[in-house]
Amino acid sequence: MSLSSDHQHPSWRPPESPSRIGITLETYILEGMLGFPAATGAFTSLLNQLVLTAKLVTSKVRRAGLANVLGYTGQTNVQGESVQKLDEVANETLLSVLGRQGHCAAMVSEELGDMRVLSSDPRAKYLVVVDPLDGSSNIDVNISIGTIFGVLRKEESKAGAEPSDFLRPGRDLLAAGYVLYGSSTLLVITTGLGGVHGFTYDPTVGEFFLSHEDIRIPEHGATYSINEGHSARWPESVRRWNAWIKEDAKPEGRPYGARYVGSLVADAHRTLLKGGIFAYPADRSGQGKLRLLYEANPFAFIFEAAGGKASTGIERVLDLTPRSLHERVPLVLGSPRDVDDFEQFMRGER
Ligand code: P6P
Repeated sequence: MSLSSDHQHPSWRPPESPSRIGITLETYILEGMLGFPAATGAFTSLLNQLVLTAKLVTSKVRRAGLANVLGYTGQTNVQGESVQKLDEVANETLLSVLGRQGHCAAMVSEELGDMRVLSSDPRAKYLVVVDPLDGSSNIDVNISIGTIFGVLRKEESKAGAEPSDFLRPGRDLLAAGYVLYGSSTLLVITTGLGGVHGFTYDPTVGEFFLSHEDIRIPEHGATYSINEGHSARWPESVRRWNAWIKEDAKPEGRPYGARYVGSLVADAHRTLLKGGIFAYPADRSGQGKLRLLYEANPFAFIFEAAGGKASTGIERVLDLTPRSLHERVPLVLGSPRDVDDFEQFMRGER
């Protein structure tokens, strides 16, 4: 990668003619501006249900410091992780809202071991995958956390849903998005075709307003995001890439700066807007940490829709066929050039 010495790293900027900045997310969806080709009332209604869950969860997250939602429930989830009250609250909110309108046949959640049927009505056409509250270990220290979601279409012919309906490549997603509970609450969503758009929540009126229209990731960035505390477990190829990205090579735009929050939604969002690379590689055993269905796939769908890349380091994430609901994969998200560089090290070409 060669860059001129006066290279600027242009992060995302709002479009010149902000004609639609400021309209509500509901309007954006209702007027089909997400670009979904066969926008049906059911799909629009399902997206608005996801918006409602974001509003309900954000109201809880913003009060997380209060005793009644802070702290642990003493239970552990299917991943063996201690469940914080907010994890449960977010999961129950999603189950309750998505189960109400009959558009969603079933849901797979990080917080649930098995698929949860939400409607057996044959007219329930959609499946939802969610990480209700990702980064929950950061709740008690007030660091940004997030909700991640994806929407799949259920086969029309069959009534009800089975776990195997979810074991499809991420390229089949109809929509994906996340809610980042940070300095403000931001909902980013795409249907793949109509671009990636961000909506900022105004709690004084209870609405999400368009604030980031048509997010496009820069061709390359200036930061890398990886937990270097795990470097002893990385394969040699990742260690070589990690040393390379920190080399003093100004004409090539290196060293990159290190940025790592330890909350996927926060680290991925920064990478999406500013460019660069986020990596949670496999350890030497080949085991990744992040879950394919409701962490890797939704972000891979979003990054590709914004002109970025999403890889396991070896292959395109969206082409993977899941073998189980909670399968873990290595995940590399970022600017095209930065992900290409990482993959060249993984292939031993550098
Ligand atoms: P580590 C949070 O627990 C999470 O699932 C993701 O949000 C985050 O990217 C990752 O784990 C952080 O893991 O091993 O760096 O603490």
